[in-house]
Amino acid sequence: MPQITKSVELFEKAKKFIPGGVNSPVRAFKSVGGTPIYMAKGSGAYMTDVDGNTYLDYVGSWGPFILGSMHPRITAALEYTLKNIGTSFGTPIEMEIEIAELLCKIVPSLEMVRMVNSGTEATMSAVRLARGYTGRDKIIKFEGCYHGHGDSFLIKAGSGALTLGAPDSPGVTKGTAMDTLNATYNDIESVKLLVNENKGQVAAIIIEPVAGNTGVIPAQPGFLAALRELCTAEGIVLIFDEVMCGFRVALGGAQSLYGVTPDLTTMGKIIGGGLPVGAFGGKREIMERVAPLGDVYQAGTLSGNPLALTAGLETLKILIDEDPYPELERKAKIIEAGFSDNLKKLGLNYVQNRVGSMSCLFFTGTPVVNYSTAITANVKKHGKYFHSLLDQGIYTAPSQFEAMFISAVHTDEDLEKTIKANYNALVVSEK
Ligand code: KE4
Repeated sequence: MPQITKSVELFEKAKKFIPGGVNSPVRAFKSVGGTPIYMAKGSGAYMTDVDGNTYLDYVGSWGPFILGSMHPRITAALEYTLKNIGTSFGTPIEMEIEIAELLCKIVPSLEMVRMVNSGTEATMSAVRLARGYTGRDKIIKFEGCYHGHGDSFLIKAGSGALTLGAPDSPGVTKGTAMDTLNATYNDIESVKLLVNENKGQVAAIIIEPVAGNTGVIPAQPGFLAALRELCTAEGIVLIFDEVMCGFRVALGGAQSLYGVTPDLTTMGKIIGGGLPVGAFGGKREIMERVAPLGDVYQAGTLSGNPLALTAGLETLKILIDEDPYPELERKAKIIEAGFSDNLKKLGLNYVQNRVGSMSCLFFTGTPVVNYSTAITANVKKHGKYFHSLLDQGIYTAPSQFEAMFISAVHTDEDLEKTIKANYNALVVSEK
């Protein structure tokens, strides 16, 4: 059991000045209990806390660190930008063209792209654009999916909202809530029903093509293609929210993995390389409606700033140069097989979902294919499991409804250590 005196002290102080002591709710350990750990240093697949304890990191800043933290090429590029360029100008810079061109080259659906500063800004902007482009008001999202904290999305949302047991949020007006319809993930009939009940009123369907905020839930074969067909037939903008799965499950994201092309794509996390970046893009005829070319307003003081784009560009260049995806798949398979061996040895029937290097061990024997099956998981057992892993120096998401991320710098020894720790933690979670 690591000694976390300093984290406890800092958390008490933080709660005086910051709501809940954190700048993002899911960090607060609410669903797992205990004190959030204050990290002091990140290096590769490891983080060290303020008390000097080191942890093997499977959160990776909630997805960005597919290459591990403080990658030497990324830190060197940032140092160069700091010394020779600057952190922001509020003017156009050449790097904006470089990253836009590169994203359009990598992601099948992108003909034009706008940089923003977070995934939430990307999804909010994409939905406003879809509404402006179609002249329609309603959107369809999926129960348990999380698209950031924009008002339209905080209706039956996932991630931190689900973790806190507050999938709907006060402060979202009835008018906004009325325009957000919730379908069931992997159930095309539930989507068709909403579309038919709201004929000609649905501007967009927004989906995580790999759901990563209800734990991990893969789209079942044919589901995304059926959504594509429905949107084309009904003149609905299909938005793939690839903030998490983009550049994670494949260089071209889930859309390249599944061969389904959305009208708009939202991105973030990995394309910031650990700095605040988001982006939205897609079909030229839709993107041309974005101000100042078009009339759908969207803006951002620090959008496209040199420091964030440096980290994002270097990350993308490394992903292209090194193609870590086959290795990520090999490593993720080792973890999946190791966990499943442990479950068998202990006579436990818990399910694992995985796409590439994002996965989730659900504390339920029910196959998890949507929100209602995900919430059959025993969050109390997950909490005990989480803390046992933490005591063994393994840092995973402090929520049953988040993903586990493997990076290119997790070694086979790290994986073996994790599998052993998983066995011990499963024993503890059953007590
Ligand atoms: P941000 O605004 O947090 O950068 O991105 C929002 C967002 C949008 N779309 C998807 C698919 C996302 O996963 C996210 C953010 N993901 C969560 C983790 N599940 C962020 C962690 C947090 O809220 O602290």
